[in-house]
Amino acid sequence: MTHADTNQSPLRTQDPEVAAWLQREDRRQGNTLTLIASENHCSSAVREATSTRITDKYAEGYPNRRYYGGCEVADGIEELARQRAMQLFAGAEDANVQPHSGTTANLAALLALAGPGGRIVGMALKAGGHLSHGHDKSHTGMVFQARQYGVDATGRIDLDEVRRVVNEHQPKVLIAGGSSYARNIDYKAFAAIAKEVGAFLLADIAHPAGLMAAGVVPSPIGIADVVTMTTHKTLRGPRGGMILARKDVAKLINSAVFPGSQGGPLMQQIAGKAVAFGEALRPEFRTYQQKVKDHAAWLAECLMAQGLDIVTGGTDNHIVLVDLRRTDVTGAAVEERALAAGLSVNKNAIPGDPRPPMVTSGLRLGTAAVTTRGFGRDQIKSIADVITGLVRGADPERFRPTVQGLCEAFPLP
Ligand code: DSN
Repeated sequence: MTHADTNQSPLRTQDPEVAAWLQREDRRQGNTLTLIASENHCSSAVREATSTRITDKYAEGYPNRRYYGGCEVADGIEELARQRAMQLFAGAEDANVQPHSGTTANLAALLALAGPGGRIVGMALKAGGHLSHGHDKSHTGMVFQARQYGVDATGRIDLDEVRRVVNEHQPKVLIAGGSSYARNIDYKAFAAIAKEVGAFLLADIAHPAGLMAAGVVPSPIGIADVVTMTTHKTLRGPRGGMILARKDVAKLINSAVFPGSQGGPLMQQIAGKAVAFGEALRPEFRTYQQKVKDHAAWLAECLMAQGLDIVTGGTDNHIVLVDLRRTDVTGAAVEERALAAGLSVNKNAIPGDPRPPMVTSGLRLGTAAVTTRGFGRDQIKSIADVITGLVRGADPERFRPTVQGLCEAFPLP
């Protein structure tokens, strides 16, 4: 029970309007199965840490080198988060836990490694990359001279194309990573391509960070010069970003985060990151991540067995990207139907998508959040049945009792 559930809640007493919205969000999450690949449910310990008084504290600078007094607690927490991060991603030589998000982590890393106006190469958003990898509507595509690579006809990264684009563009930074790419990335091959032109390799592991921390998928630590990530997806922490760097570039990275691109760090989020990293260091975390990965593979298998197409024919991580082109529905339509049935999913462009980004021919699914709720293979199969039914045009209301039953049997942490 939280304060908000009782009449003693300061929020409910002082601002019933906001309290009501937040309670509505509690109910929404409780009564919805989250299959958005970038979302998860962090623990109540993480949530508690993020709502503490340290939110009031300004701590511009870094531990023991701050621009404000009274930072001894901030120093202790930030250093703890950094040390835990380096233990979790063994081999990382430095950790910056201040980025507010994955996008600001990427901006800082690019500023540090490419410099303003520098040349960068990343994977195109429509191929499975991320906006902050040089998309022309992102600051990373405006501030830097960006070129992008795509995927081959099977939906996998085409290393020959990466090499061709890199050789033509001669970037200072090559980015490996994506937001809807369901396959492992050959970081050693990327590092070799970067080396051919003297570029830094930046690996963005925002999505598979938790799987990598647990060692259930290959990681770029020790291969890439710099690794960026978010802390709230598979890593199951609070919202935020993080950068791991080799020692020789750590100073550049730290200066690019503060003062280069951010002001005061969000100390309450850093406290939450420290808690989440502590959780991730426990043996149960590895078991959890193995299940996340197995569930995604099983979900892809169940959907394919029912006749749906999956980009690349499966997955190596927590993401399943459904290709709807052979059906008569769009990603947007299935997203809407799914919501009516109680499933939170997102429409997503697939490689070569003929439809615009707000419509799309794809559906991106992820298994991190439902695995946190305790789902097993049977429940994943039920989800596959619901999604197939929705794609085939069944009335979403038909599935609402099934979904509600799963929500009640597997409550939020
Ligand atoms: N929100 C991230 C994702 O969904 O992958 C992208 O910014």
